[in-house]
Amino acid sequence: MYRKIKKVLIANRGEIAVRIIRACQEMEIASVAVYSDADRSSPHVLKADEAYRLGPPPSRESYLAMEKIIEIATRVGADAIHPGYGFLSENADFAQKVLDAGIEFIGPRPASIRAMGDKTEARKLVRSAGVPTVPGTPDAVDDLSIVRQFADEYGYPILIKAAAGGGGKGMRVVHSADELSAAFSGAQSEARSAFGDARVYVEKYLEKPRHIEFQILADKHGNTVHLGERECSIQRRHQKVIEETPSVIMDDEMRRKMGEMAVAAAKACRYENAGTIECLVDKDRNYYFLEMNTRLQVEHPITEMRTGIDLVHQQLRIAMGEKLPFAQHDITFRGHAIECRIYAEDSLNGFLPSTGRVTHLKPAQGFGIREDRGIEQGGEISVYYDPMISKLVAHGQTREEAIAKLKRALKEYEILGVKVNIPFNLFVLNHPAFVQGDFDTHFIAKYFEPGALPFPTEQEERVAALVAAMLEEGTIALRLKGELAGSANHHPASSKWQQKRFDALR
Ligand code: MV4
Repeated sequence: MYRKIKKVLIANRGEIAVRIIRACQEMEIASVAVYSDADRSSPHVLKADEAYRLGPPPSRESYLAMEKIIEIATRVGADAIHPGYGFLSENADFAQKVLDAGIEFIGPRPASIRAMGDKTEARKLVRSAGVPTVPGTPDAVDDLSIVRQFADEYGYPILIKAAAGGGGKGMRVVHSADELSAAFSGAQSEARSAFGDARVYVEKYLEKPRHIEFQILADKHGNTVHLGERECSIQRRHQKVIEETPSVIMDDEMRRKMGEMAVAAAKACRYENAGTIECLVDKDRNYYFLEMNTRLQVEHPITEMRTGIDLVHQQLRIAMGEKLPFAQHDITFRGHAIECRIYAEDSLNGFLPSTGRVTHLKPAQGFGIREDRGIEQGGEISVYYDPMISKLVAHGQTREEAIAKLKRALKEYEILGVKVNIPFNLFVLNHPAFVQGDFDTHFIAKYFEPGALPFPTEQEERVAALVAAMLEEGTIALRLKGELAGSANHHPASSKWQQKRFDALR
């Protein structure tokens, strides 16, 4: 079963591509980047051993172009493809095409992706393994009377969900019988346009849940372990903002029970590689399986910091057919890790993406701080992709220490050219309810209003815009907090860099 991987193609961009390339370098595996025209001088292209153009910036012509990606992998002799997250990472057809080309897919088998991608199928599968799920209809429903029957039996509120769904699309909360009909057809048509599949099913709606997920690892020999939980309740419109581990509501006993449940859920679909079991937990600490994410997740670093286990190394070893080098009892947890996402967005104006050139970038450093980023000073935040600039991770001995370190790092972070959500992150980290651990998935909807942020005056905005423009032009160098922070001329356009980029374009 052992199959050495000597070269990996990374079918992704940004920070996760860089993260995976670094793991390849550490394991002396050659790395192959692919890129769109918008990314031709991005860090993932510069860092990889080889880089190949996919096409124009739109994802469907670049990072979603399955055939192009597989053709490049075949041509350059890649033994494996790592899909990262997003894009093709949970596309069972892509995973199958990769295998059909004789290339290893670094992730689960296509059948597992498919089983977990259908939400009613996934629920049935894990239920049969004894995993608790929220009360709901076992199958998709196309008849309003069955929905009404369910609501009459379990009471309102209920939640209509897309069977092909996930991520909150095609979801409708129904509070009373008179809303039912409109919500049902609304969910169906939203599901049809989002997934090309109008099927919906129904669950009892949990009103104030926490979102807690478990990281699992499974090898090809039937060994499956969990790496503890991540508390992901702090999110805005299904976009996570802050993640931490451990969750303040967890204790060793609950972690052991939920961990066993997560392992059972993974085993139910004969899961392989890294995956995440998403759960809802109510105020009485009852927990329910929600869905499985069959990929490496954005927030995986907090688990790495608390367990000391490099998840991408493990993914690569599993793909090579190696056995997990640890059993459940070998996995230990140390301290507290917390991550926030730095997005190029305007928190004061409806969180609109803020595009443009990053004219100045001096990220935070120091003991207990890790930053995963896929853009450098001089790089461009475009309209084509997710506006995440960076993931800032703090690890400390206690929750208080980790929060203090993350706050310090956010205040130290210097970035100009685009608006970023640093003040918004600080708002959450300073909020008394967050500090006390007293929150659920509605935290931001409940507490946040733009007035809560220390918004700049019109004059400050004008000065900032002027400074950014002068930096870009190279007419000034910026001094911040008394330190020379580097001028706009300090673009990474060294001759070595130019050469590498030239190679990449050939
Ligand atoms: C729920 C729920 C309450 N009750 N299911 C949101 C996306 C998808 N993963 C499932 N989601 C939810 N399912 C029942 N039966 C509340 C949510 C939910 C949510 C879940 C996790 C994190 C943030 C959320 C925000 C709103 C709703």
